[in-house]
Amino acid sequence: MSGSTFGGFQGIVFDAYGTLFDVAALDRVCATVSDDPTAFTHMWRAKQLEYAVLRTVMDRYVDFGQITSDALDYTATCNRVDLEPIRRGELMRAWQELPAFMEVHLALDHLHAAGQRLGVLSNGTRQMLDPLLRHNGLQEYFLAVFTSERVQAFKPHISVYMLVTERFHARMNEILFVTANGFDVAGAKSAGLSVCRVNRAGTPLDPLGAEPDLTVRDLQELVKLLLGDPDSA
Ligand code: 2OP
Repeated sequence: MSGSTFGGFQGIVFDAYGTLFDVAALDRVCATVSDDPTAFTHMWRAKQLEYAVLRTVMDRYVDFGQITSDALDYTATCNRVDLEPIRRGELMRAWQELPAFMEVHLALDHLHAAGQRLGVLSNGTRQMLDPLLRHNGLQEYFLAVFTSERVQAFKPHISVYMLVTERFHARMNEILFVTANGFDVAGAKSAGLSVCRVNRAGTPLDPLGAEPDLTVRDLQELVKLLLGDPDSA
């Protein structure tokens, strides 16, 4: 889609983990308990997402902090890691100290300065997300942080995406949802949001029956499509 025809949204809402923040950075803290920190991180994240979907389907909600903790226990047991309480605390705390991807700060700065109304929509809890946004100095950009806690279900359940219309007083397709997670592209598009996929790794789209309206390599590319190239102004 070309920059000249893309825009006019009433709000731009971002997924958190994997989109604004780099979950792969957990490798560093996972290296304190595993010889293969990349595989450990990968299993922890995969189990976290699996448990969120399964608990939503079963209607057995617990919050995302508990899910993350359960996924860590499973991953540790599978890898024969005996987690001491201090290590466990460090691993869990790392979710509140994930780094934002390199271009995120500048991209949000441009969108905010252009008067765009911005939000976050995440499966995480406020207890996880508020310190994470503060840690990265990003909280000032967001008008709203929507979480799964309100509806006691997790993305890609439609009820989570529906949260955004109320605060932005807009129809679903007037809000642009930005995500790097394949399940989230399909979930948001099925719920009726306009969707931008961030494909940093150049991976194929999950075949879940829904296509994004736009795909970009990173948030700076999205900013250029929405606002024009800020460097050429
Ligand atoms: C989120 O932030 C789980 O990455 C997903 O909602």
